[in-house]
Amino acid sequence: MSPEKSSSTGPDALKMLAALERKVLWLASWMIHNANHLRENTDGLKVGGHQASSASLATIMTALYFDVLRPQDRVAVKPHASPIFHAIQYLLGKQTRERLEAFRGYKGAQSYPSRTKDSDDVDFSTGSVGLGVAQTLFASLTQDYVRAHGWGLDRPEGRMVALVGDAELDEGNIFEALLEGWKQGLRNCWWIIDYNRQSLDAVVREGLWARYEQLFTNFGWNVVILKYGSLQEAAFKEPGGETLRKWIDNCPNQLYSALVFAGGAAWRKRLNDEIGDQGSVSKLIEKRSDDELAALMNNLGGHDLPSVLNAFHNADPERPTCFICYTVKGFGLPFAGHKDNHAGLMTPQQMETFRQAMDVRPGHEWDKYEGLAPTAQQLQSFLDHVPFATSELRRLNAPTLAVPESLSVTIQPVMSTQTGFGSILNEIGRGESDFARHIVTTSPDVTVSTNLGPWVNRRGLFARQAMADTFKSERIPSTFNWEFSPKGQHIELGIAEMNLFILLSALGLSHTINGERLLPIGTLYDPFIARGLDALNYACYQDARFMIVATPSGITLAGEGGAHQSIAEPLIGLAQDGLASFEPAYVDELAAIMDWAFSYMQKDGDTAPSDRTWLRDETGGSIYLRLSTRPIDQIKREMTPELRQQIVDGAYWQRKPGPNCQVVVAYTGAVAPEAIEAVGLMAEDRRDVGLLAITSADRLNAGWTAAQRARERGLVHARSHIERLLADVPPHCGIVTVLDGHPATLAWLGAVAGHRTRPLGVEHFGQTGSLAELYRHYGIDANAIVAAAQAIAPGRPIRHLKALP
Ligand SMILES: Cc1ncc(C[n+]2csc(CCOP(=O)(O)OP(=O)(O)O)c2C)c(N)n1
Ligand SMILES: [Mg+2]
Repeated sequence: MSPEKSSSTGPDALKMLAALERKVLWLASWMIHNANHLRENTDGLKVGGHQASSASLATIMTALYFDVLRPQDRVAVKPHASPIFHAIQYLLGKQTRERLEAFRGYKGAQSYPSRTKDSDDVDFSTGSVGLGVAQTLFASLTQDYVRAHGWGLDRPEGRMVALVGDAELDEGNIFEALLEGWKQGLRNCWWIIDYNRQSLDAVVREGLWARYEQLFTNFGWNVVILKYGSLQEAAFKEPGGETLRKWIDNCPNQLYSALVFAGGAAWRKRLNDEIGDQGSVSKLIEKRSDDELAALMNNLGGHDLPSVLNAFHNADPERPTCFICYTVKGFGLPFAGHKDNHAGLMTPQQMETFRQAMDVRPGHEWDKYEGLAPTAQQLQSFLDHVPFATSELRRLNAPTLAVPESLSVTIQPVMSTQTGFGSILNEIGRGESDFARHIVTTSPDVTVSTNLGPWVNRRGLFARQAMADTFKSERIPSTFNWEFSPKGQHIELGIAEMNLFILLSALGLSHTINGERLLPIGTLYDPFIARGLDALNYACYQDARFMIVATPSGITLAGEGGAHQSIAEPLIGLAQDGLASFEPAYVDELAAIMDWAFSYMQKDGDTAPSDRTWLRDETGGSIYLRLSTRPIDQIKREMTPELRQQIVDGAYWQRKPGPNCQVVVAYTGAVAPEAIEAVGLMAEDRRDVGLLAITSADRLNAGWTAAQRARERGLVHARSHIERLLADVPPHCGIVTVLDGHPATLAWLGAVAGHRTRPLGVEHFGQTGSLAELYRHYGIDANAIVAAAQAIAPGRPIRHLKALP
């Protein structure tokens, strides 16, 4: 079903829209001026890129928000057009004057539209260029996924719209997304390119529009070029008009921009010099005043309301559409077209001239109807009927899905966490619960090698159109059933980790965008998190909810070598906001964590920290599980509620230190056997050695930080989980920490209660070798642990210690 097409915009509505366009430009400019000149600007940083960059989209955004968009449509606004967005929301009654006055300030409207920090109904955050653009594409695929599964059919389909800076199209993630969109049969997606031919630094290359046109056409998009405005189209019909058109077409971008900046007299001189002697065109030029000539030459398609409206109203929802809109950066402002205008700010004097030109009286700068031709009543009545603003609830929600009390898995005596993950999902895949139905998995061409295969065999791959597995139909035996259907629950992506994270971002916002909750799980190799890191950060910043399962990881991957061995990822897990990170060693731990995680992903509550862990668990978030392919001996034990809780909180004593404990080994993940072995090797020479299993350095660290902060604020009894665990460890005791990742991940443990600490881990690029060779080389084997213990926990020489290589 396509969104209803609005009838073409009538002359009265056009008048209102023209007035609103003027108002939007004024308010945005005033907001920026206010932020920089009027409000004390203590950081000395002036607004970068807002004034000129916003002006370039004033017409297009006026047309969209006040006429074309419907409540179900969703928009990613180019980062620097944020003032225009906030001004529009203010006119629609969804943004306060206080927040506009505090634009860029504390608790004010955000510099770049933010779903989480702004209060005025931002659909998709933007800021890091390129990501919001791709988000619209994946949001559209998500909408199709949801509807194909029979959900949300009572709601009209939305169009996913990106307002794209032309320089934004240099970002590689856009091309990755385009290819994926083509594979997945993208529809209901508009990318509106603000073709002002300027980037931050300068004017862009000539002829980019032709590259864009070919590119988008190749990927199956409809391309609509809005080059000339209606004034220009009318002038082209005059005698000599064709010559003018040719001149415009041949004019280099730099020159056009320079002339826009220089104004009417400069246009006249240049045009006269170049085509003035060509008969009738002279008349066309002469009969216009300097101002009229400038208005004509500035009247590019993207600044012409009728052309823009017409193009938008006639777009076909079944095909993704790219609008290439010619615009002028800084349109209507004194630095229009100047190549240095990105960080341009109007001087107080220029602002004063602009105020007068806009008929805004001093003291009435924030008045909604000030200086406009239609009356306040006419404007308000128009605004009251804007289709986009009619529905109160654009931000939807969905009920929480019940998660089983525990996840079942058959634990083999020797097993890796990656195998455990595959088995857990396989078990979930057997059931027909609501929970199982709402899980959606995705992977960038590593579905099989991350152990999602059994799940995919059960649940199938998703595509809007069914596609058979020819191997199956030809009866050729294969382990994996690769059948696509609209009911499938796995979205297979090409090898592009950026796409993985942006898709997870879209799937993980489905409850608020589509009113249907999904439980997205994405798998990838741990080192390649870095490949999509900005997109992961972006997804978290938007508060999308998903689980990433990163496996294999670390030098444990031995034979694969340095290009596949991750080092820094545990630190990413520790530092990334909105992402709770875990690295379990055992499969029973993994099952406990995943079970908790499925609930955590759905939480959206109170920000107050729990007084047990000092973690803000009620707010929920996304999950990162760092897993391994190393099969290790599993512990036969009962998963008591207490153990389960401690695993989720981040650590438990696998071997409690005695009262005279001299050394504790604290380990994370796949090096569990080395830690256990080291404890055994030391047993005769060091008293009461403790073994601390750390399942989440991230959560331990977060709780510790929060508890300290709470104590500084007077809550003297605040204690975090790690503080309680280390409370009884004698002060003279040393701690050796070890993980297959950067040692700084656990190094802070020494600061918790002042224990001397030696962190072991991997700091330098890995290489090929056997696991034993690499653990020895990088110093994370049992012997290295013992050597570290001997160094920090004085006592008699540990007899099993061998000289280090
Ligand atoms: C990933 C990323 N790199 C760099 C920047 C800094 N930056 C902000 S806007 C911009 C260029 C904007 O050019 P364009 O997209 O054409 O928008 P315009 O200002 O012309 O409207 C740059 C480089 C950023 N925001 N994100
Ligand atoms: Mg630009």
